Amino acid sequence: MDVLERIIKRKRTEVDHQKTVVSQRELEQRPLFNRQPLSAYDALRRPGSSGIIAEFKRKSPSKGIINDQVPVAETTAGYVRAGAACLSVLTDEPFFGGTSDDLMQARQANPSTPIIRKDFIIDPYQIVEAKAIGADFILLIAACLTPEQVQEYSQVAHDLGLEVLLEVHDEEELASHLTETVDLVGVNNRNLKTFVTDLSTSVRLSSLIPDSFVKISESGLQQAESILSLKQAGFQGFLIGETFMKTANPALALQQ
Ligand code: IGP
Repeated sequence: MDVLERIIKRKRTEVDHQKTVVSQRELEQRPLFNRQPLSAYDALRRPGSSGIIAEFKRKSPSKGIINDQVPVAETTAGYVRAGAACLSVLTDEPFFGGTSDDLMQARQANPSTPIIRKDFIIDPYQIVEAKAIGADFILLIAACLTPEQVQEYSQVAHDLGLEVLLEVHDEEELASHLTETVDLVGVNNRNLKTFVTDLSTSVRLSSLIPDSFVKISESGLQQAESILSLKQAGFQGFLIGETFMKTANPALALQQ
């Protein structure tokens, strides 16, 4: 079994359990459930936007512990002060060390910045939960879902006022899973089987993604020059985690 399969298997158990702890009805009664979400699409398209989606990630299956010292509220607020256009907060605990509480803290500290719930969504319950913890947009990973699920889950998200980022890794996933119902398309430069990142994946796939979507390049971004060349290749968003998180002061790393 590869890592993605292990993550999904564990997630199924976790979500089934969570549903018995907190019902969907209860989620819908949370105060944040009625909040008006912000648009990541607009934030990334705004003239002068840095395009940077700065990620809060404590650990990962490929790197182990990246940083378990820095607090989520201060770090994400620092990212925003340093110019991040959007925030990404991991909420998967077993593999990434994130929690729903992290996202709620990031929300409270950053009322005007769009936040993505970074998790492995395999059930509509998690989308209702995303709204209830204060997320503005969600991630749908093509490698984890059927094309029909992408359509269905996008609809659920839109009905709640949340935007959808569809993540793809290659031409096949793009051809099979891309639908007009998603708002943003992310190309993950990390091969999920080998964990190797290769920015040429983004460049290769860019021209296959219509300009009506906001295009985001994800993972393995370390240099300002890479962002410049990805901009030239048509990307408006740049999802960066490790480069910031591996330092003692992630926000300072973004500023530089
Ligand atoms: C960030 P990096 O290499 O800058 O830390 O990557 C982000 O792209 C990565 O965390 C990510 C991810 C995901 C994590 C991309 N897609 C799906 C968990 C699930």
